Amino acid sequence: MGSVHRISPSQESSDFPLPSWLFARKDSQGRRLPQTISHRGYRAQYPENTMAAFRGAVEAGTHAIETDIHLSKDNVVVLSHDADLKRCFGRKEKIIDSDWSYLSTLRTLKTPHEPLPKLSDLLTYLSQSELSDVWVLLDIKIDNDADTVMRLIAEVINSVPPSPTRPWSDRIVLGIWVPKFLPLCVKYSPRFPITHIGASTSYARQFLSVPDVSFNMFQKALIGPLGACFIRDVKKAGRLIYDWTVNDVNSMKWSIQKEFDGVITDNPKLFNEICLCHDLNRASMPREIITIQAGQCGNNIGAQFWQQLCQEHGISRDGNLEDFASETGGDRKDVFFYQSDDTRYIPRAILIDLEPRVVNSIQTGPYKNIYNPENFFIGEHGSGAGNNWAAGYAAGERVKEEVFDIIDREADGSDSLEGFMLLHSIAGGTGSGLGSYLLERMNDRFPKKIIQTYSVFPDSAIGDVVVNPYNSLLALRRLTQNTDSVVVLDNGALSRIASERLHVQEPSFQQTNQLVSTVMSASTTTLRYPGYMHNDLVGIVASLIPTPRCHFLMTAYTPFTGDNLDQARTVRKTTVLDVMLRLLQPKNRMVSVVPSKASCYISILNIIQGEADPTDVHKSLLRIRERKKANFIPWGPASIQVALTKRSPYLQNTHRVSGLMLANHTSVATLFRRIVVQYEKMRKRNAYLEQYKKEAPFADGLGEFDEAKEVVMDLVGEYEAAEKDDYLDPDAGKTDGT
Ligand SMILES: Nc1nc2c(ncn2[C@@H]2O[C@H](COP(=O)(O)OP(=O)(O)OP(=O)(O)O)[C@@H](O)[C@H]2O)c(=O)[nH]1
Ligand SMILES: [Mg+2]
Repeated sequence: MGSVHRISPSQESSDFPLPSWLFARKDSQGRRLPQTISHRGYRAQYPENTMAAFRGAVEAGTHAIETDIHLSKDNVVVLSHDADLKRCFGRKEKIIDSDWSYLSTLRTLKTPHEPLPKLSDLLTYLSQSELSDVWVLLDIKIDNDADTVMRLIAEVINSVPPSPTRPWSDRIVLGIWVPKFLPLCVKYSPRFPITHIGASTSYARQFLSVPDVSFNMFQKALIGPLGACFIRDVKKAGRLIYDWTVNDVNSMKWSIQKEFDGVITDNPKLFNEICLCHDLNRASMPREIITIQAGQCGNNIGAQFWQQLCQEHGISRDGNLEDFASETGGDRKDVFFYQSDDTRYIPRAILIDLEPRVVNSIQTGPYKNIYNPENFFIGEHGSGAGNNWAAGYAAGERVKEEVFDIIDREADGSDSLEGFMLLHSIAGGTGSGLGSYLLERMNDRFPKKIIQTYSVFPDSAIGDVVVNPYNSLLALRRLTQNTDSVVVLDNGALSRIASERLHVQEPSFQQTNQLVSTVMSASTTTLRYPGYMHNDLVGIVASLIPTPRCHFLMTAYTPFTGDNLDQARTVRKTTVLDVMLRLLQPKNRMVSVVPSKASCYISILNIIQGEADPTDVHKSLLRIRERKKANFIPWGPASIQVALTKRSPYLQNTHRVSGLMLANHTSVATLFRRIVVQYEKMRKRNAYLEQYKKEAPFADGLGEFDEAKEVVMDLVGEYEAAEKDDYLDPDAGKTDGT
C-alpha cells in the first residue's frame, strides 16, 4: 500500500452514479444473477476487439461489451488490448507510434481477418435503437497520457449521436486502473459511472473511499479469505462488483454463487447458458418444509424425527456440523433446517402444546439446543385439552395470534417455502382439536402451499382415550378437507410391528416412535438427497394421489434396525426383490386395515435406499407383476414407482438395501369406517357428550358431529367407488369424476 496514490478529499465529494443498469439482474426467483459482459467482444469465437467480435457478442445475448482503449500517434481512439500490434496483427510497431492511415490497413491474423476498429465504430454500431440496452465497459489503458486519452474519449463519445432513447452517460462505464484518472473523468465526462479495474484487493480498497466507484476485479484476487473479506466490504458499502476473466464453467458457477453484478467472459453464450441452467435449477430446487408438531404425540415423534435428521446429516446436538460431515455432502439440509448467523443448523420446527410437560422434556433433553427457542408455544393455562377435541379446537381461537406469528415468521424466513408437515395424534385433544383448527386456518392462509400430515390413529384395541372415536372423527373431517396428503400411522399396527418383529413385549412410545421417525426419515429422503425425480413434496404427492380426496397414504418399511432394535438384525443378504416383496406383505403395513376382496392399490411409490442396482429393480418389478403380488385399481396405471436414493454416509447400515413403501390403498377406508362405527355406538348412548357441549364448536348443538360423519362417510364411499372400473365415468354412481 506504500506507493499508493492518495485520493484527495475534493475527489471524494465527486460522486459517480451507480445506475440500475449496472446491477445484477434478477432471476425468475427474484435472486441476483450476474450480467454477461463480453470480454473484448465474443473473444472465444472471433478475433478479439473487432467489430465481428462485438456483433457476435450482441447476437449471443450479451448485456455489455468490454473493450480496451489505446491512442494512435495522430490521436485516434482505437480498440486494442495490447499496446503493440504483434499478437493480433503480426506487426512489430506500437500503436502509439503508428498513424491511423497505417492502422486502418491492418487485418487480424485470425480469421475472418478483421480490421482494427475505432471507438467511434463501436459506438456508431451500438447507437442503433434496437441495441440501446447494450452497455459498454471501457478499459482505459495507462500507457497513454492520462489527460489526452480522457479528453479524446470524451470527444469521440460526444461526436457519435446516441440512440434516440438513451444518452451515452447511461451506457458507458469508464474503467480506470489508478486514482489519478478520477479527476479527469470528472473534468471530461462528468456523470459517467466509474469502475476500478484491478488485480489487487488491497490496492482496490482505496476506491472504497470514493463514492459510488464500482469494482472490476481479477477473479483470482477474489478467491480465498482476503477475497471474501473484500467482497463483503464492497457489498456492505453498497458497491457493485464484477470479476474477470471467467471462462470455465466452475468459475462461472462460483461467480453466480457470489452474486456478483457482472461477469467478464470470453464466452457470453456459455455464460448465458450456465445462468439459465442455474435459474432453472433454483426454480426446481427442493424447497423448504416447515414442521408443526402439536400435542404430546406430535411432539414426541417430532423430537425423535429431528434427532434422526441430525444424525443423518451429521449435525451435532448443538446444531453445528460434525467434524466428519461436510457442508456439501450431496444432501440438502436446507429443506428442513436453516442456518443461523453463527452457521448453526436450526430445524424449521414449531412445537406446540397446551400443556408444558412434553415440550419441557424436549427443552431439557439432549437436543434442547438445536431448536429456535422462539418456536415453542405452550398454552397459557397449561392444562392441556383433556383429551377433548372441542377444547383443543376452541383453544385455537384464543391462541391463534401467537401461533400464527410463529408460523408466519418461519414462512417469511424461508426462500421458497414448499409447504407444511403437521405431526399429531387424532385421538386426544390438542394434536387433534387444535391441529384441526390450524389445518383450517392454514388452508386459507397458505392456499398455494402443500399441507401434509403424519397422523397417528389410536389403537382400537386399547382405547387409552375413551372418547377417541369422537376426537378421531372430528379430526378426520379436517384431514379430508384441509390437507393435500395424510400419512396414516396407527398405534395398533405400530405396537404389533414393534412387538412381533422386534420381539419387544409391550413396546414403549419411545420404541414405537422410533418406527415412526424411521418412516418419516425414509419418506423424506428423496427431498433431502435429491435425485432425478420425486425431489419435492409436490412431485411425491402428485405421483401418489390421482384424485384429490383419496389422499391417505399407508406405509411399510423393511428392515428395521436401530440402537434399540438389535434383535431385528438378520444375517441374510437383503436384495431389492426381498425388500420389495416384504413391503407388500400386509403384516409390514403400519396401519391396521381389513382389506376386502375388492381392495386394491391406487398407487405405490417405493423408496429404496442403499446399494440397489436399477437392473435389480427392473427384474424385481417384473417378478412382482408375474406373481401378481399387487392388485391395482382397474382405471389407472398398474405400476409400482421406484425411487432409488442415497443413504446418509454418517450412519452405519447393517443392511445392503432398505425400503419404504408409500401406498395409496383403498382398504384405508376400513379404518375410517371403524371409527364411524365406534363413534355411532358411543353417540347412541349419549356417552361423554356433556364435555363437548360445553365448548364453543358445539354451542349450537351437535351439528359438528353430524357434518364430520357425513364427510367421512363420503370419503369411505369415494374409496369404495375407486375400486370399480367405472370410477372415472362421469355417469357412474355419485363419484364426481375428479
Ligand atoms: N405413537 C405414539 N402415540 C402417542 C404418543 N403419545 C400419545 N400417543 C397417543 O396419542 C393419543 C393421545 O393423544 P395425545 O397426543 O397424548 O394428546 P394431546 O394432543 O397432547 O392432547 P391433550 O393431552 O388431550 O391436550 C393416544 O391414542 C395415545 O396413545 C407417542 O409418543 N407416540
Ligand atoms: Mg397432551
